[in-house]
Amino acid sequence: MTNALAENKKAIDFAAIRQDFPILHQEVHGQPLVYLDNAASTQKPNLVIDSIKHYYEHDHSNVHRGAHALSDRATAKFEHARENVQRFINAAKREEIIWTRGTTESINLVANSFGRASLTSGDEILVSAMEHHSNIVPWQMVCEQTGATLKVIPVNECGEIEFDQYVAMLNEKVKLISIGHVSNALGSINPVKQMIAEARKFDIKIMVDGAQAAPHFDIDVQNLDCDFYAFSGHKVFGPTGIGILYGKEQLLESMTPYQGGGEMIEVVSFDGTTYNELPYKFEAGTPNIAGAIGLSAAIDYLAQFDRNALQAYEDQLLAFATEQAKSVEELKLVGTAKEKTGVMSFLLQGAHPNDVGMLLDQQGVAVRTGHHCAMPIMKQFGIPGTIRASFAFYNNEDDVVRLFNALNKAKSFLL
Ligand code: 7TS
Repeated sequence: MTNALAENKKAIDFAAIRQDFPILHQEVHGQPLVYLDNAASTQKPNLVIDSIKHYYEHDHSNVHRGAHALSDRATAKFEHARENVQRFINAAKREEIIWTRGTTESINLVANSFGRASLTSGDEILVSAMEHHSNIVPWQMVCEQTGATLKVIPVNECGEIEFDQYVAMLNEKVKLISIGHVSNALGSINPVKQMIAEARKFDIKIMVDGAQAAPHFDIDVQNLDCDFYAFSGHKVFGPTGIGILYGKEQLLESMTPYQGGGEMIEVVSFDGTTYNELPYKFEAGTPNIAGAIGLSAAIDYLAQFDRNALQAYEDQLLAFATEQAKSVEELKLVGTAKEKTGVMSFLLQGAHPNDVGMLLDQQGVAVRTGHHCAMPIMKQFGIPGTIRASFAFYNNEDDVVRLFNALNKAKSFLL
């Protein structure tokens, strides 16, 4: 064990943390599970599982409309969850927190509500070359609808934003930039704060896709000064089907909703309808109440720990894995940015990633293989995909050792 890893372990009991996650304690194909697919979705602590069970056993009803105790209780928990998210990302107001199904829906909301209304032919939207498809396709769709043009911020061979080229792309035509905080395919941490500071020199709105950042470090939307921020509950140890769109109040006020229905209205008549106030005007229909409560419990779970210490531990684990990678001659790392977190993407030269993934699975090691919904960056690197091991704070050195033992065995079959 590295010294740094041992020291950090004294402060937080990482073995006890593992006990909080029941799913980790099982065998897969006759081997103890090693779960290294955290970038796809993280596992849930008992606190989250119990909060959802408790809600359905005691408090469930529809929110904001009941004239009875259960509905009042459900509403109180649902709105408390919103305030918990507000604190989690340090938003100035609860009205700035919109519930969505996840990052994908949050980006689509901005593309449809903000993009469609404010973009026109000749305007430009910027995304980087390493974005997840959900931060590419909604912008392509809005460009088709408005005549705006999507431009791509270049990324170097290590997986880092070409900052000077980014700055050179900024001008009055650029109306919106949408940038991943952390790349899911490569693990690169993008310099979003500096990018936002540059964008502020022009009247450009900035959206940050925080799907892979919120699981690893504290987010402070006021400090970043972003206009929009999105993340998914299921990647921060909460449930699936729930996510967040943060938006600056003034901007959200100026936008019209793109989904109509119950909850988002004030008065409906056939002569015309008026919309509800923030945040409800963007929340048409019955929301995912249990999901919001579960996400709030995940935030409470994380609040027990010094998140800097959790991140330091994860970084040491990633460094340990990256060091081990040097011992496998055929292993080629994909994504070697100086600032990285949570992800080791690699190839085993001479073997297809899918075959490697299958052989790892047979040994109880769960990774993801393929293009990771980031086909453009794979194309730039001239590869069909990678093998991706992605870490959370409940992983440990044994998991890394098991990964490399399994890899060496896979190698003996395939090469
Ligand atoms: N943005 C990034 C950077 C992501 O990593 C993902 C999901 C999304 C957006 C979409 O999130 P969703 O919760 O709305 O689906 N990334 C992955 C992944 O890397 N493997 O599976 C899903």
